[in-house]
Amino acid sequence: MLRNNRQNGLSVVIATAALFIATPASAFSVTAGGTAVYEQGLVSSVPDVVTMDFNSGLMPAGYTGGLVVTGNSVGNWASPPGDKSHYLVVGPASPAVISLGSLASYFGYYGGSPDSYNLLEFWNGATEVASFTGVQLAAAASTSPNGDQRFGAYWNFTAADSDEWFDTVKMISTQPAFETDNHAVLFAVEELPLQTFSVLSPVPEPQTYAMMLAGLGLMGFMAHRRRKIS
Ligand SMILES: [Ca+2]
Ligand SMILES: [Ca+2]
Repeated sequence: MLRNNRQNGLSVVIATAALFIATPASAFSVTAGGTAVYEQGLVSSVPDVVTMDFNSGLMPAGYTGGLVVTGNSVGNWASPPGDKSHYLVVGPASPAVISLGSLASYFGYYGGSPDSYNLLEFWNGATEVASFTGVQLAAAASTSPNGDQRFGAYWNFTAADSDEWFDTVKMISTQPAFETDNHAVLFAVEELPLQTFSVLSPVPEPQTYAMMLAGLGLMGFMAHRRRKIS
């Protein structure tokens, strides 16, 4: 009996551990959906984001790796559908590292021709907070990761809480290519703790003094009148 009970207890511990592994605390989410802009593909529909459209044709500050290109290069890259502007392409020779410079809670991009060998990673310093394979990215946009150049979507990535905020995004592709445009970021703003505000005793404004003086003057006038009448 004792032996059986101990075995049951062990089974429960193992089951609990398995449950923990199967459902990690992380709930970093990916969804598809954006807003169309003429000849630039889709942009983020999330309010107040900062957007990088690459339309200057130059590699933006904070970006390393990848290439800013337009149009198609057969066998190398293809512009996301409807996008005639500059965009970022990542191939096996040059994964892109995007240093945001501050913690963010949201990232989005317009992508085309999703491939199974694409990989997207979110980091906070040296800690990886989330990653998505090309297969997962395609599934989020209800398509196949087969590099279909007619397919484009806007992908949205949202941290569930402050533990999942990130300051770096990595775009990796072991084969040509990972094509994206209109990167959007929502920076996380931590609320200031209340103790940073000191309570000050109210000091009257100059206007208040003027009103007080006027009031005193009026009272003096009325007292004078009362004296005169009586
Ligand atoms: Ca662009
Ligand atoms: Ca592709």
